[in-house]
Amino acid sequence: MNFRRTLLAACAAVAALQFAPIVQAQTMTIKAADIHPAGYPNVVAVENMGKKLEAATKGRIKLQMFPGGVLGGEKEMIEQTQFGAIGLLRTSLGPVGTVVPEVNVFNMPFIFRDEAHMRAVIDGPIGNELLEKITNSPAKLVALGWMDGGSRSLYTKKPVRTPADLKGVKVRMMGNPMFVETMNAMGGNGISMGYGEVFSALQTGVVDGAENNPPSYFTSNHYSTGAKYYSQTNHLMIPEIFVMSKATWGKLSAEDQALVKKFAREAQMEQRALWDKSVAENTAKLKAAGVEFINVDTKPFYEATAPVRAKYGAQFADLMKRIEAVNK
Ligand code: GTR
Repeated sequence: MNFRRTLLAACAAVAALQFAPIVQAQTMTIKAADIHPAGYPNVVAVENMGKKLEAATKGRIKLQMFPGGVLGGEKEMIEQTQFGAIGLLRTSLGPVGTVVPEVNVFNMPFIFRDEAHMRAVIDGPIGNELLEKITNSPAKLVALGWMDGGSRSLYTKKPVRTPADLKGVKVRMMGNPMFVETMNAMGGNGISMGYGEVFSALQTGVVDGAENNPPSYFTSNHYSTGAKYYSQTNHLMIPEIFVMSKATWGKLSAEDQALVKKFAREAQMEQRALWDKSVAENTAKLKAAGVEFINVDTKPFYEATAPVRAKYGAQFADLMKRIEAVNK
């Protein structure tokens, strides 16, 4: 009798074990990450995408946001996304260029005429082609969509108006050799460093300046280190992207993948509206904090960076012609 009971209990335990993973597989929490703090347009747009996903799947798929670079710098977060420790990452295209070199065409200085041109390119066929290039590359990432990063300008402790003013000035650049070369060509000394290290590097004088868009310049507090001259060079207009780890993507059913794509498109559009508002608000905050916005003639900077476009652009000659031809 006892033996039968034990056997039955054992069978029940085996059955429970067999079913347990199936039950677990039905719900999934995707770890999302961003270098920016809570409330930043990109973070908000991804969080809202998560809420829509959760509602549409009746709680089967959830998204948990880790903002503020708590999971590391962008280089490290890209690596974590590649091996599946992060499910969804919003990052600048800058460091992505080191793992998918085909996207470096957008990382070149002065590749877009202005922000309207950049938006027309990323919203159109070229933008889609580049997303596909990321997805089809061996990088183990699925590119979901673009986000706006506006344009990057210089901020330094001394006013900069011409390339000559940058002589001997150490400027932090993002981790991609192209950016260091860009700064060197512009007349300064480019130093590559993660975003999280820039504040103390500015404070201690390891660098004399950096470059970014107004929302990043303000929310990072970099303006409070004495780097309060913001020279409107607009030398880089680097689109940002959000990508899913292929490991995470592969766990989703075709229907759930379609939902992710749909909400990703909406997140792209939502971020853009939030972005425009954020640029205006953060520009006003920077001015109120005593930052001096300097209008510079960008032509000498454009001309000085021609060798960088020539060096990196050779492989993208056709694509560059198509980008130029996009009318906006
Ligand atoms: C910001 C961008 C971040 C990060 C940062 C940086 O504009 O949104 O993704 O790339 O710049 O300078 O590292």
